[in-house]
Amino acid sequence: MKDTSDTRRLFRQLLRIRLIEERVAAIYPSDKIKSPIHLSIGQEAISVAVCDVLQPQDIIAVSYRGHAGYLAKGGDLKGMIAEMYGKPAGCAFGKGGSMHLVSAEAGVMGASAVVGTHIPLAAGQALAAKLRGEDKVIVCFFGDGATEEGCFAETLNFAALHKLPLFFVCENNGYAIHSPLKKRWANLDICARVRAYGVPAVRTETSDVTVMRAAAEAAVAAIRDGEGPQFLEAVTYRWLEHVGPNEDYAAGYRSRDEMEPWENEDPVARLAAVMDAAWVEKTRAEIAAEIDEAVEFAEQSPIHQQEDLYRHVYAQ
Ligand SMILES: Cc1ncc(C[n+]2csc(CCOP(=O)(O)OP(=O)(O)O)c2C)c(N)n1
Ligand SMILES: [Mg+2]
Repeated sequence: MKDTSDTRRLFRQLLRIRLIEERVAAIYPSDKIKSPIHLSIGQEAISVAVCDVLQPQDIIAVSYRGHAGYLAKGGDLKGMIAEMYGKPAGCAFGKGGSMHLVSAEAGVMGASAVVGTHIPLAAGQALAAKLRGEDKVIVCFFGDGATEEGCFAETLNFAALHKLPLFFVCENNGYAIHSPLKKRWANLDICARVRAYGVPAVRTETSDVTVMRAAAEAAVAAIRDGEGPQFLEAVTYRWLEHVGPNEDYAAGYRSRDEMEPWENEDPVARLAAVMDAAWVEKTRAEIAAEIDEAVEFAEQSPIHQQEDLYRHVYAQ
């Protein structure tokens, strides 16, 4: 990897997401954040790589672990932090919290906490785009656990049959909460399962953002050429606990040794090492100032009024 305009753009995104999530983790014990948080620290490169090859009109669907996707696609930071604070200035009016980020402007579909449910919804967006003849790619990010939901299999078949412009991106961190993949499947080959439905599937086993970007670029180009859905299994590692701001290597279901190779290959640190040091420091300071401003915005933002509580219960 070298210091080029491409790697600077990717690095800036990676660093920004990392610093934002680290700040969220630091604020969390204060109880100012009113929702559970599922951090993507260690997994950010997947969202950064994929969103880097998208166009503004493209749409992404994220899960409850959606900070990285929301930010990489251009979701507003102030709206994200205010959402976590439960303030009406939040991107979901402060009524959804961290698990329900949404941005119609940036093309981020409303997220769900129910595992896998956004996969058929993403297919619905892809079908709509196809029927309307729009040049739009829909990306759906989900975990390895979500591939165990029936709707994942149903969606693969439907998307393959109708050649939908849908990019399935599985962030395979090896765990569904505390259950490792090997205790859940006799056949660990997710791509083989996917190919059985007629969907081309590629697997990456690196945290190198440039390798994942190349895989995403090829898949998105195939979709734009009308070849139908594509699948990427990006093997990754969740550095912190499933939900919350802490490490959980003492919990007994995994060891810190397992994480070390990923920490050693951390794309943020690896890219920082090849970049111009003064530029890295300037970028870091710019991002820190942006985060300070967003946190201040969320803190100063007014709370809900009583009459707001029954709004958004039914469509208006
Ligand atoms: C339908 C459903 N079943 C179970 C849960 C509880 N649950 C929340 S997250 C999760 C694990 C999902 O793992 P994975 O898809 O690999 O995503 P990761 O959290 O690892 O990013 C489970 C079982 C849920 N929210 N919804
Ligand atoms: Mg997982």
